[in-house]
Amino acid sequence: MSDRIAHAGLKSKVMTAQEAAQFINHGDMVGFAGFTGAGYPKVVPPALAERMEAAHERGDEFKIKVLTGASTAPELDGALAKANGVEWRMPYQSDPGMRNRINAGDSYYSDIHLSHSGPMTEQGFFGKVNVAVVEAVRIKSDGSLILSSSVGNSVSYLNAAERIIIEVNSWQSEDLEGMHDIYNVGLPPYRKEIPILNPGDRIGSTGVAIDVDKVVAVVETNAEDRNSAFKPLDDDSKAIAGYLLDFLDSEVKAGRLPENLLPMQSGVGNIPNAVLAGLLDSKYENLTSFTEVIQDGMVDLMDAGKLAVASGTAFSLSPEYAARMNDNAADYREKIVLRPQDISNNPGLVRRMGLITTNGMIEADIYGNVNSTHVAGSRMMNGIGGSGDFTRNAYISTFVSPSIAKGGDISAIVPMVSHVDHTEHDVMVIITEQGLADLRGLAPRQRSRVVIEKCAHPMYKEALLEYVERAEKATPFMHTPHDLGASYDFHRRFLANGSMKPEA
Ligand code: 0RQ
Repeated sequence: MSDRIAHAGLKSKVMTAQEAAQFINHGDMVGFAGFTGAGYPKVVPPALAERMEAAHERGDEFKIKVLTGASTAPELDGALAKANGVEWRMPYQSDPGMRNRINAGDSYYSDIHLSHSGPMTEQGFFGKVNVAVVEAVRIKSDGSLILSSSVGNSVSYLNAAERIIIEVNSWQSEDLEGMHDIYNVGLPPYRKEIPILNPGDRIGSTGVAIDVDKVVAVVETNAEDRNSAFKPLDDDSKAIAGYLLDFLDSEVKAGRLPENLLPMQSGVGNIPNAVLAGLLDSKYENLTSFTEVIQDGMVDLMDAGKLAVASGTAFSLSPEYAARMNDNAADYREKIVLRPQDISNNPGLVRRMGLITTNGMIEADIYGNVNSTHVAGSRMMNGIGGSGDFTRNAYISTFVSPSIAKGGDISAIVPMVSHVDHTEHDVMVIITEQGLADLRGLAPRQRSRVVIEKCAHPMYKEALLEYVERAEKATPFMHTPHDLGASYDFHRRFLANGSMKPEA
């Protein structure tokens, strides 16, 4: 047995993953640790999936309700989806198998803001949490847990669950201890203030106190996180990053941003990564980040001495950078803070600190409404994630996307979004490889021209302008002109002919 379990009572609870999985039953609600492929339990979920498959072979039902921090990994979402063992799930997911189950109607999916998901669970909005399954770096002698590469919703699930299963993973560096900042805000009417004024402020403890009497199993593991490599930066991403960086320069010049900018939030993916790479070559120093996930580009900025501090709830690193983090966690500990996701994504703190936010989108419409989640209105891609937490209260909110998808058959700029995640009231800037639309202070009719002119692909500009002109004739009401009979012509063409192109 590893020396990572220092609590005598919990040492006696060590067992195999198969034995631990026996504590999870059909119909249970299970809160799993894990956020963007970091810090999720790695052996109990596959053992549970085996149990589900065996039950299904016998003709018995075995499905559970799944709560996580955000997306997980093939061993968790992937395995449970393959076993068709998920009745209902929340929040964000991105596993291809899970996505297929949701879109096939085999699993219900409740797409909840990440900052809301933990407190709503503790408030009892989804019913009783039967089991929490978390990953820890070690268990201290007082029974408290040092979590691993993500905090996510683990604290909420540990608080709310009737039974607790802990995976102690010796692959994770023990030097992560000290990086976490665990602060329990509590529930209304006793919810406390969150006294964070700057991204690096630490306000809580490094470990999570738990009720050891609820622990039914401890399982030892030695397994890597799902760390996936980033794609090399493509021209579109570099162009979009360039527009954003020029925009930030002009905001500094105009006196609307300080010399070291304001805390940055960036989503995951190619474009946010290109923005971070652009910052590396920029004049900016002493930057800060108040975001969800700590990515490769932020580690580079720290190593270059340009990023003073980064606050998040999880790592989302490539395998190379994850290994580097594991070897050097003690050096990064002062500059990286990992928080529960209701604090890393807290809308009150976003407004207080004045964040510059950058998130990906599926499509935006000519008036600036943004769809982050659905293809053609019905097909779920991933989920809203933290984009709503950050966007609604940002100092400057930006959305980024190539102007076309699927080789040009899809325009990311459409007359009316087929699903709305972020309304025109919250969206300040839209950027594609074509240009940047600064929508601040513009009325809807002004916005439509700027969005089409700056962001639409030349292939689609004419059709979009035609729509606007037709809409302005179709209605006597000139605030937000729409021709409702034609608003979804782009999507209708795509569904019928596989392309939004006017000639399709
Ligand atoms: O499909 O994978 O089949 O090639 O969507 O698109 O351009 O590679 O961009 O990986 O950044 O994802 C909005 C999904 C963008 C993401 C979304 C297809 C495209 C491709 C991926 P393929 P790209 P990205 C806080 C921020 C919500 C959560 C969020 C997301 C695939 O950014 O999930 O903001 N955001 N979190 O071809 C049909 C369109 C399309 C389209 C793109 N209009 N129609 N398909 N695609 N546009 C951080 C966290 O939450 C961690």
